[in-house]
Amino acid sequence: MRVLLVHPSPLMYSELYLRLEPLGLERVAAAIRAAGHEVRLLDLQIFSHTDYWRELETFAPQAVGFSVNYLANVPEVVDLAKETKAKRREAFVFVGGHSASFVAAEFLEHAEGAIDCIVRGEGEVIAPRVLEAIGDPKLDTLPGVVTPTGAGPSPTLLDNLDLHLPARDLGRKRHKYFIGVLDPCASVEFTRGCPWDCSFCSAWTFYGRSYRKGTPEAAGEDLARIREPNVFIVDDVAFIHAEHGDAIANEIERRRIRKQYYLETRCDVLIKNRELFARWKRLGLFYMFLGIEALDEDALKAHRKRVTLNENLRALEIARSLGLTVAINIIADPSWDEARFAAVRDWALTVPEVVHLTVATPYPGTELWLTESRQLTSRDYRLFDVQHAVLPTKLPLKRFYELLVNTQSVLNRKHLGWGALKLYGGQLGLQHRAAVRRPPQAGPLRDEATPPAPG
Ligand code: B12
Ligand code: SF4
Repeated sequence: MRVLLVHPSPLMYSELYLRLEPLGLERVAAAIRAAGHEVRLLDLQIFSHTDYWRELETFAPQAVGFSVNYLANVPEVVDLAKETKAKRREAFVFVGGHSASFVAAEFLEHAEGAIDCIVRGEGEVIAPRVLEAIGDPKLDTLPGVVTPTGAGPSPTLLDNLDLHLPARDLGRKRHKYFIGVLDPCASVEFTRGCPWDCSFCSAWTFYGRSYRKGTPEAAGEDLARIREPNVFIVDDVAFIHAEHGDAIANEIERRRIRKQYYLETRCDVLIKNRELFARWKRLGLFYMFLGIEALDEDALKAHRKRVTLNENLRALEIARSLGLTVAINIIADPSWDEARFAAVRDWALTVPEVVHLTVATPYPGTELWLTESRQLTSRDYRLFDVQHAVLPTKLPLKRFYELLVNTQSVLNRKHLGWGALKLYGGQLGLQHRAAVRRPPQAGPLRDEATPPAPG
């Protein structure tokens, strides 16, 4: 069967800082190809809708699969699905990915019949089975599959991460993938899942709280296949188990692989595995993102982060002593008042790290969603970009946005101006959590939620 896999367009303004290869789709592509199908991959972060329509005509796929990791992409994919069905009624349209998994029923409802099924969870095992079941009324009994008529049991997890290494050969114009100064940059996955359970995060619910590791040999093989000099390690929390990180480091040394790396991890993991991170620094670790999230114990508890403020500060000192460039994130709570913004700004100005503010957002799939969604001021998913407040703010909304924008711009100025973004993107944009920061000039999505112009 001819199968076209499509990654949607970039998130607003994210191209200023990064464009990352669609690793999940490449892994699904590898699994579908292994099942004997002819697969093509089109990344709308690079190509246009016109290219998509052309591909639809020339390749004439019998199935089209969209990847929706981000809520903001839902409207685009609904529209593309509708038009795809209008142009090619016989094509089977299916959608997978992180966010699609948590809003499956809504997604299907908005698509009004243009999407045949949503595939929840990891795609490698189930996608080939979905293709096999096209036209079979039992499609909606497959694990993770949701159709307009029914839903199968919970998704199954891939038990061997070494299977289906990303089909990077299907990518076109790979030189366009970058993150900050790591340009060009590939992505790689060493582990999947997270054993923690922070209340604002859906990583652990998506993966059923599992934590799985690929073998160091497969990691080495995958890295050796990568031509780009830079690598984004996409693991939610890198190097939780020091022995695994060391074993991969051994592979890298044995194969004489030399790259620069970006990764994200937790402060307690950095403290515990300090020597390992020092070793990776020698191997090329360049930038690191640390989720600090809050500057007081109560907020850390509310996020169920399971680290103390002291640990966070100690981790920053360790990162500095290792000579790593670090970006950190603080979650701006809708309850923040003028004094809290000022306190965060004052603290952030005293540390050398790049500090980003993101607004607490109840994402579908998180515990926060379960506890807070009744209070939501908007269900417009384009606003769920951690730069808009979708919960009621204590301050008048306009003032909250003024302080948010002003505080962030003071923090940005600490390092450099917006003009140097691309050159120093690593400083400002390397940590992906801030990469989707929507500049206020971007124009309104919804009047009452639009941040004011910067002061
Ligand atoms: C890279 C990345 C980004 C990049 C995306 C670039 C890109 N081209 O995809 C950028 C920087 C843009 C980004 C932004 C954000 N991200 Co992000 N991101 C990631 C990250 C680190 C890696 C993604 C990845 O490659 N994973 C590895 C691949 C193998 O997994 P996968 O993509 O999920 O694909 C699998 C399945 O989803 C499924 N699948 C995927 N596509 C398809 C398609 C079909 C047809 C099928 C059948 C199956 C299928 O099968 C794949 C293989 O199993 C993940 C963490 C993670 N480890 O996944 C977070 C993650 C997805 N991001 C997250 C978040 C919260 C965000 C942000 C809100 C900011 C933030 N706080 O981090 C914004 C989104 C803003 C918005 N407007 O919506 C959360 C969850 C998102 C959510 N609940 O919606 C995650 C889990 C990180 C975390 N722990 O918080 N992110
Ligand atoms: S925020 Fe990080 S540590 Fe917490 S559950 Fe998500 S991935 Fe795990």
